[in-house]
Amino acid sequence: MTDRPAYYITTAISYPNGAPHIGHAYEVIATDALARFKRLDGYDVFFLTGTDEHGQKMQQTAAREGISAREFADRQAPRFAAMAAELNCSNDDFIRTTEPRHAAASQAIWERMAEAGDIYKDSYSGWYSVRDEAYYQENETVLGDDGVRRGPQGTPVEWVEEESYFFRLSAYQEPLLAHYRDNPAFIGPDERRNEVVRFVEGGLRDLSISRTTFDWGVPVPGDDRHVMYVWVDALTNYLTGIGYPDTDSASYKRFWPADLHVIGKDIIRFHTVYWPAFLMSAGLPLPKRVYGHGFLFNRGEKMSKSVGNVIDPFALSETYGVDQLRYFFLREVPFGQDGNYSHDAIVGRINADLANDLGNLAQRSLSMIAKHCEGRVPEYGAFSSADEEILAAADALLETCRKAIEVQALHTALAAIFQVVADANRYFAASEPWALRKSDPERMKTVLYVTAEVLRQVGILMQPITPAAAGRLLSILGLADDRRSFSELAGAGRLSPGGALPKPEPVFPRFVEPETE
Ligand code: ME8
Repeated sequence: MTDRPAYYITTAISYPNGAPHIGHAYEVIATDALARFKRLDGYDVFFLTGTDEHGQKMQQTAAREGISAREFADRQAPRFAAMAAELNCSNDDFIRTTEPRHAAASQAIWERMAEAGDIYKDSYSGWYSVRDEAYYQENETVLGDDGVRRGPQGTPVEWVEEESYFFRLSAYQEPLLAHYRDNPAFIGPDERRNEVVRFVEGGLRDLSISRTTFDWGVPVPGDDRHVMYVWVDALTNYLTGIGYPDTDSASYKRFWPADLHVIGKDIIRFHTVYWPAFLMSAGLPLPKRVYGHGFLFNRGEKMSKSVGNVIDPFALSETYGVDQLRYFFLREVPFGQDGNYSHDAIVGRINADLANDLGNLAQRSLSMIAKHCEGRVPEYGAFSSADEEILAAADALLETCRKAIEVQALHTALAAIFQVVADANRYFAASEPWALRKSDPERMKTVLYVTAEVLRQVGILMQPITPAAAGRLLSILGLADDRRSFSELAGAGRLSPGGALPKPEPVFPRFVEPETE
């Protein structure tokens, strides 16, 4: 048993009815960065991601392909697990909602909601969007000129009329509003919170939670003519992943309630209205926070001359590099807002920030150390005020980053880190260590020491964002694996003069445009 605090973080689980796309990549990368940050900061982290394999959308797509829903899910799900691995994500488990453990968890939570008197049978008639797997009120839909009625997200809706079990959502309006009031951090960012509070204040209707017109889902306990509405089983994945329904299991006791569900803004209602109501009904604690990130859009231009219009995450990581892609997404788009990506924007970030600002500073300072300090961490003399200033800026980074990460502001953490990198470049240029080599070699060593020490802290803090490249940087600074956690930041882990350094190698190569044909 560890005395480290527990931290349970999840992504949404993806519908695998198509290939993994850039939105899936963005979400798992951001969540991975948050998970890695917490691990390095001393938490015992459990990070869950996976696939949402039931529902009408999956069944219809499988039918179009001429195979069974299960065959289709078995073919598709591994592509999503492979994407997370390709993007160097550190998830502790990958859940598929077609696994037996998940049927058990979904049926258990259903039974608890039924025991609470919150489930009753009636008949449903209304609009349903298969693409969104969501029910809509008539006044949320619009009949287009083309004769197609569409829901609020622009997807077609169809009329559904069938016997259905209902969840007494209407009974949870006040408890939910009280929960939002008492737990202001429950929903982030603030715009999302306001939107949800307004929606719930408008009143809640009971929710249809089963279907009878198809069978691709978790059977309703005691009535297997019905399968559960896909969102009931989908949301329950967060419980399955840590051992529910075994509430005595070590992992359930350690990790529930979840600390953070990271999801996209289009599914905020499911996570902050339905999910907490289901949990309240089942008598289970609520997750501490739900964060709805923004959407990423391709600016519609050709991504790269050699690969054409790349929107496939595998092709993107191959073209630009995994660390480079991770950095771009997290730096370029303020987390929580929508953003664009384009070939030029990605290349700009790679070359200006990673290759130039960070990579060159490491290359220049460490190759001087290799050449003029016998490849050892230099001995330093008394610190000047410029030395003190840049060291203090680096030492302050952990607190700034922690505050930002507490509210998922990954871009704010990165901006602070790269501000110190920019300051360190100015410090290095102004100190002119190359000129000091002849005039004042002792001073040169101090400047090189201070620069290396700033790079050490930047390298440690960059591990959640660019794990492989940050690892290379820390290796050429001679840091053993057990010297790379956040407890080594600031004064605690200062480089020791005299330590032997390996031969420096480039950390971030420039992106060079492939030859145009
Ligand atoms: O909604 N940019 O699955 P999904 C950023 N199975 N994020 C995006 C995006 C984009 N262009 N497109 C989608 C589902 N996302 C359900 C979730 S959770 C219990 C069940 C995000 O495959 C989207 O907001 O449609 C969601 O968080 C995730 O990708 C999976 O979307």
